[in-house]
Amino acid sequence: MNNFPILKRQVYGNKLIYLDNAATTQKPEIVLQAMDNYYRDYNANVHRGIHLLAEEATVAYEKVREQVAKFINAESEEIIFTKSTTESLNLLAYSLTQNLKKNDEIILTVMEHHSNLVPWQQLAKQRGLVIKYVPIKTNGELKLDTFNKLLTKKTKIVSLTHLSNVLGTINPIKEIAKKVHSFGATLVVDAAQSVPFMQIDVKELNCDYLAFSGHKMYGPTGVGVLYGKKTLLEKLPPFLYGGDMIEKVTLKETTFNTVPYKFEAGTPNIAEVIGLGAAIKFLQEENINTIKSHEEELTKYALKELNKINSLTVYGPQKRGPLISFTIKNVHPHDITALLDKDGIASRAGHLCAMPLLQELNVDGVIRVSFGVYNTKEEIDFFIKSLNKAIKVCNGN
Ligand code: C6P
Repeated sequence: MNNFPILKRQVYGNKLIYLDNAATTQKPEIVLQAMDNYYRDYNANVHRGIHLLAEEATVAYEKVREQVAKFINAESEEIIFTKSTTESLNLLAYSLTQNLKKNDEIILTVMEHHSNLVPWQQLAKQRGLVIKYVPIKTNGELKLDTFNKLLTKKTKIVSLTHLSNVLGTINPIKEIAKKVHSFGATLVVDAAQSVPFMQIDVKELNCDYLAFSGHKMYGPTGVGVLYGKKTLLEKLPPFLYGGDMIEKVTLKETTFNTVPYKFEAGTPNIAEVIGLGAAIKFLQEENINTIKSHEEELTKYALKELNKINSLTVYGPQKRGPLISFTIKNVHPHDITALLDKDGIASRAGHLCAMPLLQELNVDGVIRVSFGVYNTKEEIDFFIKSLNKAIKVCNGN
């Protein structure tokens, strides 16, 4: 794919094969240009000035809100710009727990990324809340029968990932939403890995909140999204305080702006939001369903090839998102990724910010390859060759 300038570069004299898309994706020309144009042509703060540049910047920024809303089938007022998935989830952990009582319960799963676990854990400690975790089956899917038993009238919040960044498991959000709502609880979805891969329709999923990051969907770092149902956002207390999120301030008290502005304190990451708009345009032009089929095919092919290697264990279910985590018997994951790197292949190794899940899997670290719109079968063939070579080196052959 030649609209990603970085893919032309060499790594140790080899063509770059970028298989670390779950960590962050590369950026197409259209995203780079959109951000460059903003700084070159109409750099100004948003929502404040009444000069032409400020007006142009505000229009561009707000247009992206509409784009994001359409992209996930929400309303514009339901889209809050944050820094990242992590910030969106911190916002929710803080604001949603403000009105909870001691011993109220939050349900998470053992497959959560630290950013959907640590914030809840910290707030639970501060407010005397109880966290319960949904376990997984040996194939990496959630034990939904246990989840049904954990759900009670004490459950106030259920927060889980849509697509696990380690196992690739795609959780059945629509089905979970029905159960969660039947107990009057709130459903939060971490969609960091699913938004770049599959069509997301928040109305169909019927989640209450959904969080994702721009940089995993071919957009820039430094911009994230928090979707929330408007009626719920209106009641939710703000997380950050300062300029732009206020209606009126006196020396004694402050009233807050309407949603979504109530949640966007201070100067936002304007260039990054504009870059996110270009990334959505890119995804729409490529067609998210075509991207999904392409990545599914690559994943299926890579799984088939990886399963031919005797000393290798793959984690997660057969039907999965576009990523594969695995270990090699008696070989440290970092040694493999370091050797792959020498062949120009970017992969990731370690705990992948999901330590509790790795403890469940009984491993200290895994090697992960994750696919994007620009990857090809030829790249996977090269990766498998390089991996076999690396295993031989690690085994002293
Ligand atoms: N996972 C990975 O290599 P941020 O860093 O805020 O953009 O995204 C956090 C996050 C939240 N949830 C899930 C499911 C994720 O995968 C991530 C980011 C990267 O797996 C970086 S650790």
